[in-house]
Amino acid sequence: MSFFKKLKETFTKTTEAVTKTFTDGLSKTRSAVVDKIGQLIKSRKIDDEFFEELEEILIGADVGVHTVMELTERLRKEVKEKKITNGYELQPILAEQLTNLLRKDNEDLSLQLNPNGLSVILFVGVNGVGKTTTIGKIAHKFKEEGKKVLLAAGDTFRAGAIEQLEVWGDRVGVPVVKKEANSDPAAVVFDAIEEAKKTGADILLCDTAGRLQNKANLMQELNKIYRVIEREISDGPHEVLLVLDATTGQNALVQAKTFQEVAKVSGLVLTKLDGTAKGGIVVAIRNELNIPVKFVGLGEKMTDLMAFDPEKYVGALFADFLDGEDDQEYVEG
Ligand SMILES: Nc1nc2c(ncn2[C@@H]2O[C@H](COP(=O)(O)OP(=O)(O)OP(=O)(O)O)[C@@H](O)[C@H]2O)c(=O)[nH]1
Ligand SMILES: [Mg+2]
Repeated sequence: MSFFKKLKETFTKTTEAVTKTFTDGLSKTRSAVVDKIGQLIKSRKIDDEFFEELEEILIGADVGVHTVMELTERLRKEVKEKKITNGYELQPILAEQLTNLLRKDNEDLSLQLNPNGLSVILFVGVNGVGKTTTIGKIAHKFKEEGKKVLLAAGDTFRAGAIEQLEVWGDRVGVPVVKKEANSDPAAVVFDAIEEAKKTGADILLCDTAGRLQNKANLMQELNKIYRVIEREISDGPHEVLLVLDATTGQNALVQAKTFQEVAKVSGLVLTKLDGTAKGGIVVAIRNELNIPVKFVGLGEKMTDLMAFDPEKYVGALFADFLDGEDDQEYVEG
């Protein structure tokens, strides 16, 4: 069975809402990148120039030079081994190799939660990347699953940050623990843990300030919050999610490296994929950092956050090709 058929099957099994969020959310990337690849395939046979153009398209989509080279090397090998001359035969192989780059062996992309009690998730990242919005969206997800959720307004620094989290709390219907502006974020988190224990909450989501004025300060502040959680909850925090804005491209990679130096990041959330034609950044991030992407943000609505799934991501990118799969029997190897 060709990889496209497999992808299509995965897609058919998914609910329509999930498929639609992925395909709509990635529409800018689809029309910028995948359309270009489609044109390239139509216009020339596979030779060195074909690969050069393909590399250019992928680098333009923020896949990252290093990752692109790795990818095209794999493709060249497949082309040679399978004696492929027609670009149409290469499409499913490209999709398959992209999926392989996105999924490391046996990697668990789900959130690591405490199965019998409170789970604490800490959100970190520079300002404006979408931490607070992501907290609102994840709160909604857990609420839908019937979990008891609590939010901690740990961004006491930015004006309006506490109120913004409260708006999300109201929207989703979950309580928010807060203190007055400029108070110690670690103290807010401490209060929130107390409250979570008292009320028997399942999930506590902690917001933090996005400032990154200097590394020493950031480290100090995050460490203090981390230590409070560690002290008050055994095994906590269960996840430290670094939120990155996909529209910032390669800069997101730099931020991730900085945060990895100061915090024990356990997973990534890549937001605003809907706002960029360079959605290839997911591939670069996944391939160049040793942290799993756990969620992707595909819009501003409460429901626009998806658990990251390599097959769904690649399937959404190549959705138009999958549609034509039925009458392209020649892609079968
Ligand atoms: N299109 C789109 N917009 C998003 C997404 N996630 C967040 N945003 C928007 O990005 C902007 C910033 O989001 P916030 O959640 O306030 O970001 P933050 O990291 O908490 O920012 P600070 O509190 O200033 O550190 C808001 O306008 C959000 O609506 C997404 O997945 N897609
Ligand atoms: Mg915020």
